[in-house]
Amino acid sequence: MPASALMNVMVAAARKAGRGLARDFGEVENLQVSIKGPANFVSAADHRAEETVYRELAKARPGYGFLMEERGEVRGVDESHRWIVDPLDGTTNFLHGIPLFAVSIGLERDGELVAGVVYNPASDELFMAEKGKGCYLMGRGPNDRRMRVAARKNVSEAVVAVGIPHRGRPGHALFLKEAKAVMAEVSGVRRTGSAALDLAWTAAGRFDAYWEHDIKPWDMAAGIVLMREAGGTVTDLNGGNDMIGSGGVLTANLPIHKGLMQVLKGARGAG
Ligand code: LIP
Repeated sequence: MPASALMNVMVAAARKAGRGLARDFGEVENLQVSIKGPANFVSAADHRAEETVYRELAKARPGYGFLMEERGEVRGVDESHRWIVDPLDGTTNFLHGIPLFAVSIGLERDGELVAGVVYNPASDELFMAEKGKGCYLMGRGPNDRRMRVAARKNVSEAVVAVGIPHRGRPGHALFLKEAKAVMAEVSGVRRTGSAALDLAWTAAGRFDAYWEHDIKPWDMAAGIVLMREAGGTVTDLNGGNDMIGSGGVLTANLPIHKGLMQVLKGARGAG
């Protein structure tokens, strides 16, 4: 990817927080067998990662605002820029020693998402995109790889990722209806437990589509930029542009997006 100063800043912050998370993840794997379990340790790891991202980004771009999972909204003197950050997306996976979690950093300029980095420290895969510059994967190999969404056009061939509402949250009945309808039409359904990785993997063509209700701005901000720059379509679950406000996302290439939107709307309509 043509390196820009902005990307360098975002990548450095994600990698630095990721190094800490990778160390802590090793510890979490050991703690699985303890009676107390790793819950407190994991929330401390989450806070440490957020602190690192906050410090690095604030140092590199003083004045930008923040929207972060733990800190919430931090207004900056520069009103046109805002970082949207999840320092540890996929917390439940992390807690259970499942290596599917990510640092997610998005940047909004004048209300528009313009850059995103999603980094999985466990696999050392870093997905990055800047508006108008394409989407790239920096993996273990020496070269960046340009990412594009999968080219499959038929819903029947699609492998589709989804998020399932946690116990105690609303939306289970709706999820079951939608999942039933989607499973009847597609080739397979997957649940990774990290919205940021679902979006990144869809951008990389591993999944053909992803949908979820009720996720937070920091779960999706970076991934939305990845998807758009990989040639994908991203909308809310009514086909509009209010992903951040509504918490709902459906993303895929255009034909699969169209097909799945119909299936999902049909499922909601069917009593
Ligand atoms: C998680 C999301 C996931 C969703 C979970 C949770 P967290 O974020 O990435 O897709 O299904 O409910 O919101 O809490 O791990 O940062």
